[in-house]
Amino acid sequence: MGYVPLAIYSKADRSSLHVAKSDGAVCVGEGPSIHSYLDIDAVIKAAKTLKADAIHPGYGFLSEKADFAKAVAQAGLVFVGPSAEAISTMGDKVMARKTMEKLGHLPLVPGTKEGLSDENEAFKAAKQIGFPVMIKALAGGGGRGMRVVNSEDEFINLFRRAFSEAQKAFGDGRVYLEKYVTSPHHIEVQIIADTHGNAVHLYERECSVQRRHQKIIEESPSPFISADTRKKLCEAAVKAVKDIGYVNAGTIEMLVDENQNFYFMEMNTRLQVEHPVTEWITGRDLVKEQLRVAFGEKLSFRQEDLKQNGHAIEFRICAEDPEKFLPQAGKVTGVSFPGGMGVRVDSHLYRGYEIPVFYDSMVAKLAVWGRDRAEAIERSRAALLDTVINGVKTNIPVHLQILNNPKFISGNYTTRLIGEDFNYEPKKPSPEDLKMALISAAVAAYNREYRGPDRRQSTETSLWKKVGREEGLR
Ligand code: MV4
Repeated sequence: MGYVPLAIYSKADRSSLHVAKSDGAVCVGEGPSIHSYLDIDAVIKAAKTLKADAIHPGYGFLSEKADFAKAVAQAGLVFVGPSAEAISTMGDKVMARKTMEKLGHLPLVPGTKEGLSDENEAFKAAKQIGFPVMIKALAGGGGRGMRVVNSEDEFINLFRRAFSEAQKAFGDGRVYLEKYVTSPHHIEVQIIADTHGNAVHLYERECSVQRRHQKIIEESPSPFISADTRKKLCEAAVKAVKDIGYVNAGTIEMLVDENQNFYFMEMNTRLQVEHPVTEWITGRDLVKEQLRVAFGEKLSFRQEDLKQNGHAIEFRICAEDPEKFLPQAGKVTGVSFPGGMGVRVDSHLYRGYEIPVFYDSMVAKLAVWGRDRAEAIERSRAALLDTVINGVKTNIPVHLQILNNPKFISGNYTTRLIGEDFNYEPKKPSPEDLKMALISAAVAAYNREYRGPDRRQSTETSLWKKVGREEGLR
């Protein structure tokens, strides 16, 4: 597009790949994000120093902070995202619910229309909705301040806990109540709109594979919804977006129950981590369209130009101990990513990189395309087995096990998959595996001796490759 990419970084990210690859970069502060990536003034000052024209906020950090969008505009820069007004309306859960209800395109889960802080008032509302109900923090996110209440006698107790948890986590204890959808699918619709009144959807993503409220696998098309449901929820999302006058990329999140009833949950006013899945099946570059739209150009395609082509699955690869679910910081002593037909890797890792302790544990996104779901799954297995990250533990073995889970393979899985139908079982190495590990250790020692310190292949990786292959139904 002819743009010059510029970057910001924290002191902890000085040697991150995005800094090396950009045409200019400025440090915005210390490692903890509160003192760098979340410092609005520091970020704007950096943009001015770099003589930037626009800021793409990415995902996380300031991407959904209305104050930031406002500050960017006030500084005479283009914010690559929706207006501050749209961000603040949709960022407020109750206001978002009210807005969507008024528009009437998407049904809402029955629930309260105001934030609640009084337990007796809340109890009355819960009885009106009927149990089970879900308590959600107004300011919530990541499952904090959220409780399922199955019966009347549990309510007050769980209300108090949700309230104090929300108070502690967000400084705002207020909650709202919804009827609890027992076995929901988390399905979201990607939309994008320009300033010329054009709004389109780019179909849905099924994001029901979540672990402790963190998505780990996303796919498109959803293997669960019917063509009829798909049409209904995608068209409803576009109507809502047009009525709001929303501009730029966004996502409408819905809960879909076992009977294909769908309900609006929330809107994300940013580009999401899982956007490559949508890019694979539509063949459209969402970041490119975001930039076009932000600079006042028209979208480069119309709704009629789009179709869902094949099947895509994304795996979030996280540096973590999969048994303890603990993030792993430290030096990446070796890395090798897969490639070939239908394989895309987005990552900032390189050999020698130190994963800082301050940020998210996600270190790579593997997004795989196949002509159908079966081919996408096969390629995913091959690509995961072909991914080498040495020095830190990752959740790759978890992904490989999920790919062999009958419920996942069937395509009819809900947000209850992990924890109910799937539990990660670390595999104990067999005597054969240990023999392989010894051989690998010998090879690693040889390589260290003759090819320098970082060319070694870790025993751990060879072990996993072998274990993974055994689990890979090959
Ligand atoms: C729900 C629900 C069932 N019924 N709301 C979890 C994250 C937050 N954004 C909303 N969540 C849920 N809301 C009603 N009325 C079930 C969940 C839920 C969930 C949703 C999406 C993905 C994974 C989930 C895991 C547990 C609960």
